[in-house]
Amino acid sequence: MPTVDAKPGPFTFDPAATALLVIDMQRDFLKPGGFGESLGNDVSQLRRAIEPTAALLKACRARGLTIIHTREGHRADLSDCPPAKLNRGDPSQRIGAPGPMGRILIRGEYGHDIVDELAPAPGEPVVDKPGKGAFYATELGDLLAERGIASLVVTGVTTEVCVHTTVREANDRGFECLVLADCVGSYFPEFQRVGLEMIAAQGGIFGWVANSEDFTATL
Ligand code: C5J
Repeated sequence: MPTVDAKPGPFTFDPAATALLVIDMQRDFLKPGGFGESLGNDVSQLRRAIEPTAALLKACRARGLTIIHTREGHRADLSDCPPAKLNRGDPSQRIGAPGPMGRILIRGEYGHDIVDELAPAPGEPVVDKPGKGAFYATELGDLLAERGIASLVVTGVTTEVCVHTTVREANDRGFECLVLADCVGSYFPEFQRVGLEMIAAQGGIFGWVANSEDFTATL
């Protein structure tokens, strides 16, 4: 079985039982002029993950790995958005308000969809999630069970929010998670560094961390 040089130690996986998870690589988070940038964030911190993730997708598709994408967002009537999430922040920039690329984090809007560079290929499931974690109130658990998946290779944004929440959820559900450091991103460099350190700390308390080139070299 392939083994990747990772922290805190080697990560061994069965490609037939491994899925690549691409979390929330959405225009509103990543594109200049989108919602994320309108909040004052430096989107270049996230955009640096696009190129390695595109190369990773190509390698995983060639190897026939299961690939699943996620998008954070809500129904147009906001019925799946709890008040605690909705009522946070400046009212003009809340979920559902008009944003630079359509209503903010609403399914079907231009900004809610995945950046062109990482567009899902036909047949790759796209899981719409109302929360930060990809398992909460979604079909992800069923999709993984149907495919016999035991290990997850996790990429996407943001490292300390939706990536971390998903890795913690997955860890509690018995999945082994390898997070690829160059394919995840945070608007805040210190959160990127510490977020990755937290995953591999204490002998790999939530999972393993490696680089995408070291992972694809094993495929
Ligand atoms: C994600 C967020 N995807 N930061 N969302 O991390 O609100």
